[in-house]
Amino acid sequence: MMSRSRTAGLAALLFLAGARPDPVLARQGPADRFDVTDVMIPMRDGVRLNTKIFVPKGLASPLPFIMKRTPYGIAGSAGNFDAYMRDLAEDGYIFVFQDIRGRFGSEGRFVMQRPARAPGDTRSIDEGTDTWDTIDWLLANVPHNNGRVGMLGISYDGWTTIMGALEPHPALRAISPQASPADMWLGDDFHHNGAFRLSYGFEYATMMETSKETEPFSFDRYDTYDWYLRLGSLAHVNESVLEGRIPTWNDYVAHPDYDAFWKRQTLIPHIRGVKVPTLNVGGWWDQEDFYGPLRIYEALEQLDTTGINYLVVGPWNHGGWARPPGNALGAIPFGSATSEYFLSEVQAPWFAYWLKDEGTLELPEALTFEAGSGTWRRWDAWPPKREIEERNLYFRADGRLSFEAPGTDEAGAYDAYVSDPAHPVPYRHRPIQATYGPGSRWRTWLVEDQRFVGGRPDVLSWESDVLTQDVSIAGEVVANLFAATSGSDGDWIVKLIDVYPESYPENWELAGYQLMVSNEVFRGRYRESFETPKPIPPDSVLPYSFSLHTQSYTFRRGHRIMVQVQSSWFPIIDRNPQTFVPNIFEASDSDFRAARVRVYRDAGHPSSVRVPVVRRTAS
Ligand code: PG9
Repeated sequence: MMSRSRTAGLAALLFLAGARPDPVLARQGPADRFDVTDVMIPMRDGVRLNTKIFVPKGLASPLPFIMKRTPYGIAGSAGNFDAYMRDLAEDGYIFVFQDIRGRFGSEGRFVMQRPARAPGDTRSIDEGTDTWDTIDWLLANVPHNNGRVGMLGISYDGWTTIMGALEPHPALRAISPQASPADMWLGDDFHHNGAFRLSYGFEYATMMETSKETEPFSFDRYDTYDWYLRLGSLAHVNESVLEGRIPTWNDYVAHPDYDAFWKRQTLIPHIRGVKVPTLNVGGWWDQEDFYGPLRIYEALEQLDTTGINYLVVGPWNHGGWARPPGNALGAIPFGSATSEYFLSEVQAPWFAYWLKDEGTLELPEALTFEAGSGTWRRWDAWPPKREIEERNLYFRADGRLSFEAPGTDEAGAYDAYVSDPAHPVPYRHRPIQATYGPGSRWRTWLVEDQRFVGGRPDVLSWESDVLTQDVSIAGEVVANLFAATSGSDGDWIVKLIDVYPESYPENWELAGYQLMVSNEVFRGRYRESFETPKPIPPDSVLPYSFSLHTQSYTFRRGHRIMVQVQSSWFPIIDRNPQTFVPNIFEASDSDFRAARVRVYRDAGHPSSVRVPVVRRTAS
C-alpha cells in the first residue's frame, strides 16, 4: 500500500524538480485506490495549468500515463473511475487531469477552440504546446512512469486530445479523440452546412463565457421554443440580451460565412500524417459532434501508411459510451450492453496494447454497431468499398418512396408546402427545455419519435411499402433534392427514417415508431460556395445535394423506410429569413417571410436519397 510518506515523497520530488512556486497544493480526500496530488504545471510562457495526478497506491513498477485535458473542471475527476475509465483504472495507469488555459484553476486566457499555431511558428502557444510541456514535466517529475503517455477525452476533451497529437511529444504513444469536433462551420456544434445551430451556439457560448462579473444568462420560460421565437431576428441578441459581452457570439455575427476565421479554427489541414496510433470514436446519434470524429478519422486515414488509425462507431449519443451499460438510447433498445462492451473489450485493451505492450490487437480497421439488427460489424475500410450497392430511394406520387425512378409520364410533378418563419417546425417535442437545463431531453432528441411533426402541412413525407426482407445500409447516405422556393434563400432539412410496424407486440411503445436514422440541414444560399453566399433565384428548380453522413443500420422486414423534407428545425437551427440578406445575424424582422416550397419528383428532377445497401441483404 502506498503510505502518507509515499505521497510526501512525491510532493518533495515534484518540488525538487523545480516546479515553481510550491507545486503541491493539497492532498485530496481518501481516494481508495489512488494517491492524489494537485499541482500547477508551468508552460513555456510561464502560465501554470492546474493538474490532478492520480497515482495507484503502492505503485512500485513503472506505469504509463493516461491524460485528459478539459475546459470543464477537474474537481470531479475521480468520477471517471466509476465508469468511463473504470477498466483502465483496473488495468493500472497513472491518471492525469488538467484544466486548459483560462479555465477553473488554470492561469492564462481561455480561447474557444484556440486554433493550432501555423506551421513553422515556434513562438506561439496552443493546445499542442501545452500538451507537450505537460508531458515533459510529468516524465521528469512523477516517479515510476514508464515513459509513455496516452490521451483520451470526449468532445472538447476529445478535441484537446487530437490537438495535442498534431505535433506530438515523442512520449505520446496512443490517443483516442472521441466525439471531437473537426469543423464548427461545416458540421459540428455551431453550424451545419452554414446553417447556424442557434440554441446550442447561443447557450454553449453564454455558459462558457459568462462569469460572476457578467451574470450568467438564464431563460425566463421553460419552453425555449417560445423564447427564441419571441426574440425575432438574431440582431436582437446583442441589442437586448448579450450586449456584446460574449466573444464567441460576436464571432458568429462577424463571420457568418465560411471565411478565414472558421478555416483557421479547423484542425483538418494541420493533420500531416498519423504520427500516433489513434482510436477514433463516435456515436450514430450524437446530438453535438458527429461530423467531427468521422472527418478526423477520414483525414488521418488518407495519410495512414502503417495502419495505426482505427474507427469505432456505436449506437450512442454524445459520449454515450462513457455511460454504461448502453443497452438502449431513449426508447430504442440495442439488445446488448454496447457501452460496457466498448469500455472493456475495445478501449482498455487498445491502450494496454500501445502503452504496456500487453495483449494482441483484435480491432479491425473500423468497428461499427448496426442498429436494427443489433450486431457489431467489422470492416476493412470505412465507408466500406466492397459488397455495397448504391441505390436511390426516389420520392414518388402519393407520398410513396421507391427504389424505382419516376417515369416520363410524371413530368413536372412536385409536392409543396408553405414554410413560414413565424411558425417554424420544432426540432424536438415541446416543451424544448434549455439544452443543459432541468428536465432537458436534449441528449436523446435524435431518437425521438418523428410522428410529432408528421401531420404538419410544412413537413413532406414519402414512405416505402412494407419491406419483405431486411435492408442493411453501410456507408454514406446522400440527399439529392430538386427543389424551388418563392423566397430568395431557404433551408433544406432531409431525414431518413425507420418506421416500425403498426403492430409490434414485442414492445408496444415502438409500434409505428418513426426513428430518425440519418439527417442533415443545408442552407440554400451556400449551394454554390460556402465562402460566398448567393441569393436563390425565386421559383427556379435547382439541385441541392448534401451528405446525411455515414450510417450502419438494418431496416427490418416488416418495417418501412421514410424520408421527410422540411425547411425549418427550430430552435436548433436559426430561422432562415427566406429573403436573401448579406448576414442573417443582422437581418431585420421584416426580412422574415413565408415562402412557397416545391420538391420535384419527375424524371428530369428525380429527388431522392442515395443509400449504400449491403449486398448480403439487398432486395
Ligand atoms: N459539444 C461540446 C463542445 C466541444 C467543443 C467546442 C464547443 C462545444 C462539448 O461537449 O464539449
